[in-house]
Amino acid sequence: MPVHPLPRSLRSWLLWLSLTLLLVPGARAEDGYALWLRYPRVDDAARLAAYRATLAEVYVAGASPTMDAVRDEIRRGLRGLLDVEVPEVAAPTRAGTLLLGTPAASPLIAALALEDALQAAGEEGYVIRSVTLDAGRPATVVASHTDLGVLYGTFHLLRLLQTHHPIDDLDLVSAPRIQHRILNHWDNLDRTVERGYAGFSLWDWHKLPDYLDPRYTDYARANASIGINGTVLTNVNANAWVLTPMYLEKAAALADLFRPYGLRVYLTARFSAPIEIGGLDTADPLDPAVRAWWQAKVDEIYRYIPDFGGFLVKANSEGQPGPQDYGRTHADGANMLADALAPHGGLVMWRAFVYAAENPEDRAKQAYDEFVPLDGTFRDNVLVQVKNGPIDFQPREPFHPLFGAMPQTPLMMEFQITKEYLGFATHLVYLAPMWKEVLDADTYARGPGSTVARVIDGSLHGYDHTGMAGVANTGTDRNWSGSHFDQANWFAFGRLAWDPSLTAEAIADTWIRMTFTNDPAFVEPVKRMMLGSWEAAVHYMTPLGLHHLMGTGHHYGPAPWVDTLSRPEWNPVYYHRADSVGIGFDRTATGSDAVSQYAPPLDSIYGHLDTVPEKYLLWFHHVPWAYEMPSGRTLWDELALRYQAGVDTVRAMQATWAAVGHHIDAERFEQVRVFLAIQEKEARWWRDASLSYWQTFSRRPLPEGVEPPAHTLDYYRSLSFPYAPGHFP
Ligand code: GCW
Repeated sequence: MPVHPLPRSLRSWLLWLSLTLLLVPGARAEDGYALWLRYPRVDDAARLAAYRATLAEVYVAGASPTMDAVRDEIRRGLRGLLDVEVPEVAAPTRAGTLLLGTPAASPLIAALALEDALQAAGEEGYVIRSVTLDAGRPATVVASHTDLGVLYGTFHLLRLLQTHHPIDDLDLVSAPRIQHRILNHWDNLDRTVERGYAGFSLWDWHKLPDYLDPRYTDYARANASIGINGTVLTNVNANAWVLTPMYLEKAAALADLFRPYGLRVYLTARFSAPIEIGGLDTADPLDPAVRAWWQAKVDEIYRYIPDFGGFLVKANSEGQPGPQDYGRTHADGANMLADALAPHGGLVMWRAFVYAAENPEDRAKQAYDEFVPLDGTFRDNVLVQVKNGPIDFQPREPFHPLFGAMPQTPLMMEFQITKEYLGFATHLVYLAPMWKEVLDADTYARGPGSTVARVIDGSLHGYDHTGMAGVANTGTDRNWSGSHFDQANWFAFGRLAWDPSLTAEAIADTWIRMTFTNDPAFVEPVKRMMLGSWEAAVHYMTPLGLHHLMGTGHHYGPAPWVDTLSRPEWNPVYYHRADSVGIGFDRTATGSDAVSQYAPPLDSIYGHLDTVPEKYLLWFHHVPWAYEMPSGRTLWDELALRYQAGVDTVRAMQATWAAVGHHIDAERFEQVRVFLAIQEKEARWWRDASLSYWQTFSRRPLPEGVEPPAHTLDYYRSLSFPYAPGHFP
């Protein structure tokens, strides 16, 4: 018997790995750390030769920390993609110069007559153009009015190479449609992350400001590569400590690192901070001592962080303190902070995510009722930040009725990148289709064509400030987002904040090519898988407009039966209202009349059973089990088949992945494979637990084609997950 020093499983794994490395050209173990900025050698020989000829030397104009970042990135990118050392030159010497810079820093770039295009590009935008230099030599220029624009343009050029686009005849102008493109980290000072499924917080507060983890720079690079220009470091469930000098010094260290990448730092302001760290006995926004305290605090913050972005505030919501504790309005609170920030050019992002247990009104209506009367009363440097839907980041919601309803107050979008209600980090759910459904929705606020995108890009109401926030999904996991495919959601958020008119498909296409491979045999099926993934999750979790049916507290898995929580609107039964007659929340005129918060004709479209889109059916209507659906089936049968369709789609995703895996590295393939298996198991759990419970009301058999539940309802009800991630009671 030969003696093997390694266990058999490890031996066969190593054999498989070395075979993979031998057989798949370019395949190497990848852990996902590089995100979409991998820069592997271009594996198309003709393309590679063309790129090498077009980009034979690099000329970078100007010296600044941002231009150093440009230099670093182009060197890194070309070294990897072209697999040659492209020389940096002080002046063009031959055909094929890449020129990077501003006209102000370079007479050479100034001489290229780009002024009209640069004008169109604005402060952060850029021009990428194939040009001919004086000597008749072809060159490529990436130019902007600002160094930051040059950096954004550099990432765009690299993206073209990464996705194997021809680059010999370029004429591109790109400018962001939204000014403030911001990540919201729900990160706590103890490094836990509320609704974070990718490990602990990236911010190592204890070692800051001295130890600067190299990861902070890679974080800034990743954000700059997709145009994100702001980051709120701390949780909206805020801790006043972050406003103390010790923490301001730490935040300043991060701000210094992020600055060259155009990433501004913001903090969350706990409304009761004047009491908690200021020694006052009130936080009343109209009290002169409170106002003076905030003014001094803000002045102090700007001494640490001269380009501090401002505050994000969650007030009078889910137990957070706020102006209403003193009988004041949200506008009183926001305006007090805005007054303190205004001399420094800072912003207040005041969240509209408010609802109160004492308010008997339908939770979906409360934010609108609270904020619409305040329209026009906020200071110029306040944006009201509104979640995409009126409840809370559910798998699918109609757009929030505030969009379009506050013409005099800049409203910014809040999306959730982290998947609190969409299977955490294990389920493969590509979120761009969901965000696009919201952005493209027509509010009819000023007649047809008044899309949500036009509300938030400011073009509908002429807002002075525009913004889009995404609740971040990053953490200390090596792959940043907890899963490889969740990186796509970070990427898509940045791309859509830059240009909400991009399609989910185009974004997925680019991301797959950058993250995995350009091979169409991989790109096409994986893209189809991503594009169908959100709808699949909606089907196996909350089909036909159902919502808020997740387990209490942690939101992991189904618990539609919960009816014991102290606040009515925290119980799933509040939302589904299932009974022997039917299921769904009547939000028509006969019910809560939430439909009336939508502009005509939407109020009527949503308000009538024959016109409401099927996807929102049970959001707006209580519908009999026997109701005949457009398919000719009863509601009960249709509902059951939707759950099954969700499970079936996940199985199809597994098959797709198994068939294309050989195109990529074994390490990432394997993690995705296992995560899809988890997703399939949990999709069945959702289907079985939900249908068993609904069946106690409908008293109808499962239609043909729906697999019977594996366990009893009692079993599903008995499951408990006190330590599910992302939740810190
Ligand atoms: O979705 C809910 C979450 C809370 C979160 C809250 C909010 C930060 O369950 O964890 O708190 O929304 O958006 O404020």
